[in-house]
Amino acid sequence: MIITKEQFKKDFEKKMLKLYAQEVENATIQMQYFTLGYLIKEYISEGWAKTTTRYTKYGEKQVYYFSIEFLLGRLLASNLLNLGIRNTVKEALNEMGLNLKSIEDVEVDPGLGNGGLGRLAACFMDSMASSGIPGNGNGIRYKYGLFQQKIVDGYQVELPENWLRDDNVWEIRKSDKAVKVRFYGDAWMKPTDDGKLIPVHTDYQEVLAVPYDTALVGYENKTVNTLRLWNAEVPNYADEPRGELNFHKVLLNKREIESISEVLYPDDSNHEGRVLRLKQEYFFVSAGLQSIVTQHKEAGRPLSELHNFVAVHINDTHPAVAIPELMRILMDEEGMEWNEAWHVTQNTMSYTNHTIMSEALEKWPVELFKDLLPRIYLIIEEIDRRFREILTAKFGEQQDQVEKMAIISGGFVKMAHLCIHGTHSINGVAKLHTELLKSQELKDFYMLYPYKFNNKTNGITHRRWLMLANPELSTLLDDTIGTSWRRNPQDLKLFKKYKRDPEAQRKVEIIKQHNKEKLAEYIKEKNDIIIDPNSIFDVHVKRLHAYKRQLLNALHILHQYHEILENPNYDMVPKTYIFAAKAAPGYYYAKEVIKFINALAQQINNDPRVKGLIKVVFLENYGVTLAEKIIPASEVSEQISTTTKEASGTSNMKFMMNGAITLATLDGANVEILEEVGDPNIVIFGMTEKEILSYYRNGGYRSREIYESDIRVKRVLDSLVNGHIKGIPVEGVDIFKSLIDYNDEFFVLKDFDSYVDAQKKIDSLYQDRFTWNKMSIENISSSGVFSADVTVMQYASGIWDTRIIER
Ligand code: GL9
Repeated sequence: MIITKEQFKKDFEKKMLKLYAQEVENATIQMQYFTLGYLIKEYISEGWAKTTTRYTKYGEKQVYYFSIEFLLGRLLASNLLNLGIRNTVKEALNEMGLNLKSIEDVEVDPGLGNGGLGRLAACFMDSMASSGIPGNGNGIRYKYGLFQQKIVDGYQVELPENWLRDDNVWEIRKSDKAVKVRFYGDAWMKPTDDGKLIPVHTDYQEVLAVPYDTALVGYENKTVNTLRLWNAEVPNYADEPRGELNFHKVLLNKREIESISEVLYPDDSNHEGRVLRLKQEYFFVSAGLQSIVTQHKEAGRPLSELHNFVAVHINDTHPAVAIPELMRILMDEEGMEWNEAWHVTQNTMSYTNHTIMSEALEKWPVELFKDLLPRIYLIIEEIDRRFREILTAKFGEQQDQVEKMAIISGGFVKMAHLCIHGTHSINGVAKLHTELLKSQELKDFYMLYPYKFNNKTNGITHRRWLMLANPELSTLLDDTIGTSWRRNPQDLKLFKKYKRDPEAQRKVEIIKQHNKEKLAEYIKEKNDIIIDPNSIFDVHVKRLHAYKRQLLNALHILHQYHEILENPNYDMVPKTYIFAAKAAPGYYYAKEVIKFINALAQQINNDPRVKGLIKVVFLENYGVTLAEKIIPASEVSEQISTTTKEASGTSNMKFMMNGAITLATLDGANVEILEEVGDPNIVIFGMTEKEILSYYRNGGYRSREIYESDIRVKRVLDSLVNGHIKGIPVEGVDIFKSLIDYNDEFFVLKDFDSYVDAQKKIDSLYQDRFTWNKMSIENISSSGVFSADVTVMQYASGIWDTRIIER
């Protein structure tokens, strides 16, 4: 949009008066934020309404991205950027004596996701809007987002994240679009006089799903898409038959219902299997599908053609009940017969798998499922019965093969199997991951449905992760290669020809230095640790998980500490190791690793013998906002998961886009980063996929042998248990045991030697400034292919069959 500074100032003053009866000069920073937020929402609203009308009028095929998590991050800055008015607003505010940055800092970061999966959904929303793809999000409006993490005495403490305490300026409650979702009760097929069977569902509990819509503004185009998040509420009791009301019961019922959208499950890659979780899943799925079908009908279109107008994407198995729920709506409510409903459903739905970790694969005990969703269960039973016929036709006598692939089997409903059978497309999130799905985890299904499998490597939005997070680098890019990369991130490759240019190199280095200084100030303020902005910033930020191997990094730091203590003349490039990570509250081992890292930090940072050669920092409460501060200041990006375990990773892409060098195993999208930047511009270590798979097939390796033969490993592990590292009497022993007695499931010790070498290589590369800066430029300029704009276009053409309306 176009607006002058003068017009903006007038609007702002007027808005402030209206909201607070205040003059701008007397407004608190909170008032400034809410005034600006509401004003920007008004600016967005015209384009939003127009986009919605355009979609309905022209019947363009709509994508609905169903996801139990959307990790959006703050929206003020990104909305201003995408509207194309950030500079105007910044200058106008300045002239009024206000500071945009401070205002932006008032916004709470809505943490409605755990990590990569939820953040991917948010990047896709931004990219769909910016690419003019008619894409909508569908999810849950959690009252409490992912917990706030405090570190107390080195331990993680979790506090509730009440992000809605103050107003959320971006959402619009749409009470008129509320729908009802049914749980519990009895369901059966009742014979009619003319010999048919009709479904009956009685004695159910009804929950009101009320949508809250948030605008998703496209980058300087005319598209504003919608993220619809559902809130669980009690239906109007005035509608209930008299006599059934009892005040106490009503209150209990209210609590139970409202708990559905109360809090995000804080578990990363782990299936909890609790009723409330399945309730959440069915709740947002049923509400979303009801509203989609209603809109489709209101537009006067036949339901037999739903799949020509609508694509529903199932983000991981969490929304898998969308398959039987759409069947239910089409059959029970719209009178369609099975075969046609199945055709429409399969062609409407597509599914992404995000992990091969077996503990993440959702399966629900039949009894629990049947009790909560009796009608849906009946439908799944019938889907399973028909699927078993297909399997039997194929495998004949091999009943065990049928049983293995069935949807209901061994007392469980298997959601991944349901997704594979009930959709027309299954994709993995990086080449290696997709290959592993086809050759290992989902091999049987790949044999059955080879044409359904495809790869869509993840991506990130360069608007948030480069334009907003790293304004200085963005300006440098504008000045050297022009501004086309802003619209078309693949043009970042134009920067490649500057890799040897001394001037460009110097500027890239200065910008990194500025970002490092800012982060150093933040660390001083938050952790009261003084770090050297000239040291290497080596950064490991992501969820804490054994397979992500924060422990390998920490053990290597401990190894370096030993080297320094043993050799007073030890020389190295000073290094600052920065960690940030939340552990799932029930993941005891991950929390022990957090304590270990903090104990290490405490000891090393305060040991004068270290002479400041190493500093260790653990920043609390990792999330989108903190990532925006850390990533532009990073020089080494730790992507060191056990090969085969990290489906893709996405922070790896954000780091490279900001000029960090990746220190990586050949896992997930790291493999493709290597392909893009080339071997000299990344540091690879560790076992290959083949080696790992062969060890797993043969029941692991003998970690004790390494402990006994490698004196560095022995020295490190012994200091965990002999009191040398203070403050971890229990944690040290547990970690020791996990590596030795429990045989080191994630090959930490097996990869130790190769990691030590890789770290040495980093140090020597860093000392050669020309080489390092060249590598950095190579990384920045190769990062364009990892733009989510590219990824969503591939989804649009390869899976959803949607067109682009406007750019
Ligand atoms: C994940 C994978 O572990 C990541 O490797 C991948 O990049 C993302 C997005 O595809 O999905 N799968 C998964 O369950 N999580 C991932 O990050 N976990 C969370 O999002 C918490």
